[in-house]
Amino acid sequence: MRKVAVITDSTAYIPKEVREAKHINMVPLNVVFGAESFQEETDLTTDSFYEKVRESKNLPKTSQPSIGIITKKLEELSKEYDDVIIVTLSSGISGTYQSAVSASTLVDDIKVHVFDSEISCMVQGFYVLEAVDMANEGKQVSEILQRLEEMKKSMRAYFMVDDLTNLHRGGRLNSAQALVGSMLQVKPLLHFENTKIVPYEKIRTQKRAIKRLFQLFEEDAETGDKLKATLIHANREEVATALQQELSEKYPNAEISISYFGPVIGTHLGEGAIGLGWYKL
Ligand code: MYR
Repeated sequence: MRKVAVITDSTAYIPKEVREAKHINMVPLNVVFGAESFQEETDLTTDSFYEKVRESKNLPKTSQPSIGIITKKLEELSKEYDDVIIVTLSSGISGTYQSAVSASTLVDDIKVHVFDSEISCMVQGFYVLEAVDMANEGKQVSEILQRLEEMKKSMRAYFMVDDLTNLHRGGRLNSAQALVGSMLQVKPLLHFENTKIVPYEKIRTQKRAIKRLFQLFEEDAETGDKLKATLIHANREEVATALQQELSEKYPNAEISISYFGPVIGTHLGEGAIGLGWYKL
């Protein structure tokens, strides 16, 4: 029987204790404040990141893990495993997927399967958790990859930001310039289409955007199907908890967790962003 390992990048924001308990390997992305560079989830916590952003005059920058770091991890794993699945954030917003593909060509003793989650944060984490649980149960790599593709069919995620400036400046909002200009004053609901971030609907206030987010969730929750969902927040735990309670009371068929936008994604979304992602079990 072939042994399967799982690697994710840090933007899945799977808490350290869960990674350790389940044997999830993680390669960090970087956040750079001026001359200082940090690996998120390793030497920069989410709380200290948001504090640093408030203190800093300039916005930080982000970068993907180096091919070298991924190759080193693969070499380490090749001593114990036959296959490895690398689950990355969306290839349309980061070079991480491409770095993983390049690293995979540099190691011989382990078969590497790179899976583009086409999303990020705990929604990406859902794929990672499913893959590692299956691997820990002794499932083979083809079965795991098939399940991940199956999950993709019902995976949905929408998010909103307090201010579109960071996303726009970082070049991660895939939209015509004029449209972005006209949107800077509103709170559009955003989502991913073909691996890239695009506006889903133009909405004027955060209250209405949340209402719309709930409606979209309800389309799936009202069918009574079992759902796994996550409310993601950028330093707005109280807001996320209140929304989670409201949805959980209304839809007991949905298991809803709370998760966070950590430093790298927080750099592009800014403090105050809220997202909701889910899939059918
Ligand atoms: C890099 O420098 O390679 C990382 C770039 C990350 C861009 C992040 C853009 C925002 C993603 C929002 C994800 C929302 C998931 C629900």
